[in-house]
Amino acid sequence: MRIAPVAIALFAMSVAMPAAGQTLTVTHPLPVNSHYGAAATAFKEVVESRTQNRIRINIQRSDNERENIEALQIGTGDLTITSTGPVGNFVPEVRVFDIPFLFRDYQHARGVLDSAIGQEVLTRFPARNLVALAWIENGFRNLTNSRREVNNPNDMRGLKVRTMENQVHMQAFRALGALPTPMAFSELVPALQQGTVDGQENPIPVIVANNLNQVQRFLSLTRHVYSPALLMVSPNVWNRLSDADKAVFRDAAKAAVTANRNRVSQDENTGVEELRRRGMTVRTEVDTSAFQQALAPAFEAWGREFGAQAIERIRSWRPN
Ligand code: EAX
Repeated sequence: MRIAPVAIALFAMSVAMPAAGQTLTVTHPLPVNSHYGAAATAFKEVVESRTQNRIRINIQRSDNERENIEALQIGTGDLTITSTGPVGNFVPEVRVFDIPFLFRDYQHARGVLDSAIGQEVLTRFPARNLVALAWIENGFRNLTNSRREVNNPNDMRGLKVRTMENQVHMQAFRALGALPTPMAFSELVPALQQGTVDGQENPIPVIVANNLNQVQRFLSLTRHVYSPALLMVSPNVWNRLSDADKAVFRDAAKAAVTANRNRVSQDENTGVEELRRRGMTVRTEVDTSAFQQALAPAFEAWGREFGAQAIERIRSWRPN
């Protein structure tokens, strides 16, 4: 009889708070020395210092983004950093941000995602058994391939291009006359090595961090689509955190956003030169207006799917 209240109190504590010494793992698909690594490290530093190491963060590379997301839903994974590549298959409201040539530049993309437009989409995750802490970023994507210099859409004809498992991107590459081949990031390098695909597209930070220059000769600065990313946590973890720890996670996510964006900006400044130095042939002047014209039928389809007004609200966003 006497120990009962103690037992109940201990049980309540164990449900409400992580036990002492709890370690949570953040997965992400890139090397430590990357814009995702920077985000994960900043997140870890804030969580560990603010909880005096009561919650420790372990960072683990795991390069199948879809599987990382599924692990959060099932509860076998704790946290993950992922591009929006496969996310629209889980949370369809995210797809509008995957439209090509939607954002003018980094300031525009970051501004929209930080505004009510982007924040509203984050509230859609819990209904899909996921919790999104913050928008981070992957960067503007550029085309690489092993066959030829690509300057305009005509050069894309018949090119087999690996895309992410993303309906919007696949639709775009079909409209451009390429043959989109969706696959997980984990399959990308083997597919390029074996010639299953001729090309792929990724932001400069990813091409540099993953040494894609070793398997691709030509780089065209198409900047055809901005690639947002997310820091997500499993509801299984989130729902057990105290309100104070949730606040720590939110602050840690802010630190992750800053570290991530700074690193993307830095990689954008130095990456192209670095890739030239590693031997890539880089085409900096690409006829992007021809790409946009070639996408006209796809833009019409997205207007019907996502609402022309919703798209225009994103396009016309301006910094205050
Ligand atoms: O999130 O799959 C991709 O091409 C992504 O850009 C990469 O995994 C980083």
